[in-house]
Amino acid sequence: MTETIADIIRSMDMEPADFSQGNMDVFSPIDGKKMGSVREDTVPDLKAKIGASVEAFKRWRMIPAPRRGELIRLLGEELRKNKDALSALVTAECGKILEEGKGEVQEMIDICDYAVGVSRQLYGLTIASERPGHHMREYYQPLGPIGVISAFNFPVAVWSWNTALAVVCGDPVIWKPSEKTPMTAIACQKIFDRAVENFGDDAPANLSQILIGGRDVGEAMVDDSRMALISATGSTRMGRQVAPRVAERFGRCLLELGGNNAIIVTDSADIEMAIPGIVFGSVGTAGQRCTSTRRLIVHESVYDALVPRLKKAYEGLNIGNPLIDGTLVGPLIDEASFTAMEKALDAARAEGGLVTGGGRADGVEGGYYAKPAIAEMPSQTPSMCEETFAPILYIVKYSNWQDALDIHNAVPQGLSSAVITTDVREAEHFISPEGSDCGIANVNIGTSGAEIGGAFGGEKETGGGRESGSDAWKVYMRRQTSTVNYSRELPLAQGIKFDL
Ligand code: UN1
Repeated sequence: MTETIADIIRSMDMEPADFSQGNMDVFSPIDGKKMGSVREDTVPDLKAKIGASVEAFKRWRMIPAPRRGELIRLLGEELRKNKDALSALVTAECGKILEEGKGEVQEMIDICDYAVGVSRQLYGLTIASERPGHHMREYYQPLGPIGVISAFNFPVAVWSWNTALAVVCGDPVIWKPSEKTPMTAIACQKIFDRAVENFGDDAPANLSQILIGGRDVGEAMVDDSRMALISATGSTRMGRQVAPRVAERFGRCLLELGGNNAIIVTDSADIEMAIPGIVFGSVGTAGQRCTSTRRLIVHESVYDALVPRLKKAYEGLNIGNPLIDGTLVGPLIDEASFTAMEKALDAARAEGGLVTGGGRADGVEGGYYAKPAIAEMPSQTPSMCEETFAPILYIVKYSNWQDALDIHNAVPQGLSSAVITTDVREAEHFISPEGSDCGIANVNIGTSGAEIGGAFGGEKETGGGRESGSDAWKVYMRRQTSTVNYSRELPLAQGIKFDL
């Protein structure tokens, strides 16, 4: 472990030794150096953790929800105290720039605040009964142990979106972080444990647990019918494996899978405003957000005003160590990502695309630092319909609004989308039933950087799940319809007479 990492860990009042005594080594994408080593869980470890989670559920579900919210308020406080250090650890482990690391921890704090409010708003319905002297109501009850599977690119926020809501809904959580980012998960677990300590006795042990390991433990968790909900974030390929396994046992799934997000830039667009939105969306987090802007559909009349400016902005990007102030693009997570990017750019060239950028960035050693690429394409080609988790921005021209919408929707994924326009008809059409088919459809902002207050997720191969804000809490609860007879008769519904 380098001294920088040890210092970050110590500044959270944690012991570097707790992050360096396992059998699984963790390497930083920044310089390829070993950051620490963590202990891998086995399938028997997992089984024991699920058993403990079931026990925790029995107690936690009976604690009043606003009291459960207090635990999440305390978690939010701990996160505030540790924001800078946790952000630095996120940056060191996944390579996003420090500013984005801070943004990610801020999302954790925001979801805690939100969930505290939700803990006093777990509401059901009252429904008119057809029978005299009867009340019909709908309740939301705690669901059970929740399994969270998260990806390397948002190593901590995705856990918090799920955990903050699950905990106020009365559910314990078992979290399997990406194998590439287990150290931030251990730090989050310790932060959660502190909130539990400050909370007092009515929090059961093992309300939140982590599961470190690879595919075997992940699959065993997915297959275990004691896990009421599996909330999985990652590639569409991963979702295709998880969803049928959970369905097989009639479990519940919340899927947050691949995106292939586009921005349509229309002839009336404010180009000055479009540029930062497009550049942040496409090169932010080195193109490794599920919401990253991957496709740009540009009206032919503004193409020449926009595309050279984008290329110029790309040339000026500061690529390098993400811990250093002023860096805008950090490394890709690993060699495989870099190879996938190069392969995708070769495919774009073979399809007639003109590629600017790509390849290793000059003067940065140790990690896989790629030059973000722009690929000007003759039309929407097959390789554009795939999600490559790297900073590639494909650009196509359009001349007719309906064509732009058709191109926009003609990919298998459906996460995020945006239109940049000053024409109110186009803007409103984009968010109409025949407009964008994505879970997120923005006007005059980019595709990434969603706030936690809205429901987050997408359609088609993105998996259909919604997490974080709005009424996403309902996924973590089971719905129960209850009819109570307060009369002295027993009338049957549907007017049925059943004389004994
Ligand atoms: C992800 O990449 O998995 O909207 C999540 C955004 C962030 C979340 C991204 N709030 O870009």
